[in-house]
Amino acid sequence: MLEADSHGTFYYNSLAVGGGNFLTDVFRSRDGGRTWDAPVAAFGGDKAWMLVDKTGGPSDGHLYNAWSSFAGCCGPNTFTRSTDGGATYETPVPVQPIFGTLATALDGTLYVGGVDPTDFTRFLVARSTNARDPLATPTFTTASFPLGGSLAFQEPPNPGGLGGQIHVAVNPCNDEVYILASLVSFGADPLDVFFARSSDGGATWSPPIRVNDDAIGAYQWFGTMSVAPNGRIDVVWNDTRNTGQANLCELFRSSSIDGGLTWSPNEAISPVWDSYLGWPNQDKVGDYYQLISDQVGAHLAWASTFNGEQDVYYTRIGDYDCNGNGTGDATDIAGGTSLDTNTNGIPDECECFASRYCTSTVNSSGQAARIDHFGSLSVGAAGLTLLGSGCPAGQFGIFFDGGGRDQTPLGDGFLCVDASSPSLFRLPTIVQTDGSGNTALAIDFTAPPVDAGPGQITAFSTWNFQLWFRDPQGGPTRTNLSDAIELTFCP
Ligand SMILES: [Ca+2]
Ligand SMILES: [Ca+2]
Ligand SMILES: [Ca+2]
Ligand SMILES: [Ca+2]
Repeated sequence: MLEADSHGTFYYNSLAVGGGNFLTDVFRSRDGGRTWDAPVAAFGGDKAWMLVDKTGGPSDGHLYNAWSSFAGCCGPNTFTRSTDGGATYETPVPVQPIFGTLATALDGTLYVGGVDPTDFTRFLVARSTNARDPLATPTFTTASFPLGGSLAFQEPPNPGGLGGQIHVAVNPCNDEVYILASLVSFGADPLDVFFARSSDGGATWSPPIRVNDDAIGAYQWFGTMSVAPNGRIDVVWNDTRNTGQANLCELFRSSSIDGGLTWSPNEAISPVWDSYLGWPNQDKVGDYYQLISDQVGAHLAWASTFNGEQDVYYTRIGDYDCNGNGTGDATDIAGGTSLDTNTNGIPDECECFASRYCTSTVNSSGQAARIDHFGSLSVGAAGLTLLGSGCPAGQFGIFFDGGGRDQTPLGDGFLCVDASSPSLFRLPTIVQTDGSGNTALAIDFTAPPVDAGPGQITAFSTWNFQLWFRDPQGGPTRTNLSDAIELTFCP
């Protein structure tokens, strides 16, 4: 599964190649997924789930991994933590629930949801208040409660697997803890989605609430839950109510804005698909979906068979909210809150972004020079400054840009901008580094490029920037360069 920390570092938790016994590796990417570090062994086991603490507090960036005691590295010790950004993982410690997810409260309190490995009618939420403390060995207090049925395993829609993972989530508005799972009902129904709420940190739990609103008889499997920053609870599942066949389902959704007391009318949001198609090596779709909610909708990663065999799909549920103001893009554009001058349905202010890339070599300052930007990427706002740092002191340099990426030797460093797409363009002002090796250049968006060609920076264009500088005490060519930054501009 894929996770990200609050600074945009990605973590990918995968079964280890040749590791056996469901051991997992975690890969890290610090450049938006373009490149990935070497795998780091992270213990692990079957049905692994991973969470990165994004609370913004002292435990921000902790990685928490849990898995099933039925198959894994370490028997009942099914929880590990990394407090160093995924460089190392601690010796696993015990946590009782299996087949569940993890969640953090705003204060870094950690919850692990799941079921008792010895009793699939006994649901568990384990709570740790010291997992956030990097000096403590995480310990858990575990509550158990019924949830309206037993965990679905080897049921007709997914005969070789689970009916879904058990999802735990914390409402960031009030610290309520929620649990949700697809269960074989204690009543007459073969499979329903059940929900329960705790208002006391997971110690006691409400009676179960049935989320699907159909008559009895259909299968609701792979129930998956997420809570939005505004407290809205989103749930999706696969549902056979409209087909009457266990293997033919549609993806359904429902939401609650009152802590799960009431749920919106259930809504089908996918075509019918066949869960019996393309089983790779077990008779199942495995093993879970992941849903991440924001103010106006949710991102869903899920498995389906629309191509006649199993694939991983991404579905956006609801509108996007690219500017994070709590209003959907379409509403922002229709109401004039956002402009859309290029009429592509994306608010213009969301179409600018920055991405650093490339590698610079150590120069005579003892550092590798770096380029950054400060201020707005809006051409109209005209408030953008390029920054250079880590350069030799008191030397002159030139910022330049071009249309593509590259990394080829130049001077004593690397040219990171593709000189052939279509050319390199020098920015008009020659800069000088100060006594600390720093320099800055305010961008004049109205100035024509120094070099001939289509070098003008305009809204919705993308340019790659780099700093070339003199380095008389450096290597043989006495010149070097920074790393690079790709900037896309908005109006
Ligand atoms: Ca049902
Ligand atoms: Ca496939
Ligand atoms: Ca918005
Ligand atoms: Ca636009």
